[in-house]
Amino acid sequence: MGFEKYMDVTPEIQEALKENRPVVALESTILSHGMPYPENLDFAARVEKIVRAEGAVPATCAILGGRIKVGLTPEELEVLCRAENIGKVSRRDFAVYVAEKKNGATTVATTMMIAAMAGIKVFATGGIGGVHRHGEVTMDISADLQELANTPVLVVCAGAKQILDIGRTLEYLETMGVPVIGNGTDDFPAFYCRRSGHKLDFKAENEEEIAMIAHTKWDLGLKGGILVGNPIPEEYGMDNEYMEGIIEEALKAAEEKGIHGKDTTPFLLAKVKELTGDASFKANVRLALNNAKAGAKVAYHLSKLSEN
Ligand code: PSU
Ligand code: MN
Repeated sequence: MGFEKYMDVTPEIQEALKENRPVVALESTILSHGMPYPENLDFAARVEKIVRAEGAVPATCAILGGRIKVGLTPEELEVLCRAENIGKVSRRDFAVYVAEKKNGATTVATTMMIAAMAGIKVFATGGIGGVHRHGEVTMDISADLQELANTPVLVVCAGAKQILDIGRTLEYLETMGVPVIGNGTDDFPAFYCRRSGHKLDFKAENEEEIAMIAHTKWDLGLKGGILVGNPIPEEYGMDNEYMEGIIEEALKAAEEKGIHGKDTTPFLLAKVKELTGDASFKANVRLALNNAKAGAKVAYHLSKLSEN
């Protein structure tokens, strides 16, 4: 394969993987394109700490100077969080960023790619990309969904934001054969809100059950990933109707400004933040921390299962 020569895995992560200890991949687009500086730096430290508190090793991924990074130093995190000259790297951008020695933050799709290359099975994030509203016309469907179909990594998320067409996102995942499992819920969460109203076929009681399903899927030789919907903790969840109004407004602003393509998601995220102020940002931090914790638990149970 030969990708190793492009890749730097920190010694701590290398060792944990060799000893089959739990490791949780984390993405960097959420830092550079999803949160303001310096709050994102504080968040980056907290999310890594939560993973460690659960006995797992955090592996934040990015592309820096064309090197595929698995695990970042505090200095590298600072570069990403300052987000000066940091591109947003999805699958189609990957080779360009490596070849041209650029700096890029990785989306869910590329973080899954890197995790799979490094041998990491679990990845925790905030929200995934999906089918955008009117996606049936614009064909704006995040590459995250294709990656879930093809790459063997389990992704813990708080669902998808209502900026997307959640119903079509779930339809697409079904067509692509991606298992979507609710962690203690049978309703696919809607990021800031605990429920989207879209029912899931599978509700798992806990992270151990989720790990067992993932282990079995890969043991069966089935390709692709697994998506876990982990609702935002009750006390931080926001009101559905309120958020729906905010999102309508953000979508209208995007249309007026003619925003499209890869700028759509960051634009909408920034607009929602502007319209809701601190409340949505706080919720964003809380749900991402909650996902990191759940991811670490899944990684722990998966490492136990693969021992036997
Ligand atoms: N949704 C969020 N927060 C995010 C993203 C999506 O609520 O930070 C980021 C993730 O990195 C995701 C990417 O993989 O946006 C999807 O972008 P696109 O729709 O251009 O594929
Ligand atoms: Mn898109």
